[in-house]
Amino acid sequence: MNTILRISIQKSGRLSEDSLRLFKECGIELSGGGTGRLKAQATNFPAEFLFLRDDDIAGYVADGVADLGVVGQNVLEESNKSVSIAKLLGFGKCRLSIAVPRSDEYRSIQDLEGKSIATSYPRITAAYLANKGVRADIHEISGSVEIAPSIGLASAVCDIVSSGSTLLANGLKEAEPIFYSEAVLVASPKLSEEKQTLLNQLIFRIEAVQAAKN
Ligand code: PRT
Ligand code: ZN
Repeated sequence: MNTILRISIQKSGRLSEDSLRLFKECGIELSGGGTGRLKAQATNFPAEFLFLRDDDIAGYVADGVADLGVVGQNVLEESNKSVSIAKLLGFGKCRLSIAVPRSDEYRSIQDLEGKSIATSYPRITAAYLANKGVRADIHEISGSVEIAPSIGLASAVCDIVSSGSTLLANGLKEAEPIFYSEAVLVASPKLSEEKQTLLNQLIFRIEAVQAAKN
């Protein structure tokens, strides 16, 4: 049996370039090329790559359709899929933060009691609020979360922040970070022994690449 690892990475988005670079730096070459492809074979390592929406990666890995995946911890945590984190990858760093209109006086998370919060991360947000004993109304929306306060949809948002310039441009200020994230390599919980051996080789290479950068 020729065992190969199926690795799912983001097709096009903030993690795509760094994910491809990671495998390249590990010495893994992909056949073919071009945009729009959904699959590629590695030419010098027993692996094939699937290019997916980031939201689908954890599910494919949890179901064993893919063996490995590269995904942000924010998306992974929100998805609640059972996969194991094989390696922190050090790129795609960001945080999920509560933000409020710049003119609001914000003292603590208790200020959100009874208020409405717009977010694409309802699970992480609800867990944080519950932990703090705050009852708020969570409005799940899938995009353009930052405009919710200005159109009267919600009094606060919980969204991904990196530089903070998007919040600023929408008249918001970061009130409280609730979750820190970076890209991670995730693995299916049911890898065969052969696949686990290949994963160990891959992790060894990733660690060598990371060590060379530090
Ligand atoms: O199409 P697909 O579903 O695959 O991609 P996507 O649009 O859902 O995700 P994408 O490509 O935007 O992000 C992929 C992952 O990158 C996220 O899940 C995070 O793990 C990570 N990441 C890192 C970020 C950011 N930094 C980031 N800044 N994801 C989103 N942002 C957004 C932020 O919400 C803001 O709207 O980028 C905007 C700019 O941020 P500021 O703070 O620098 O202004
Ligand atoms: Zn997505």
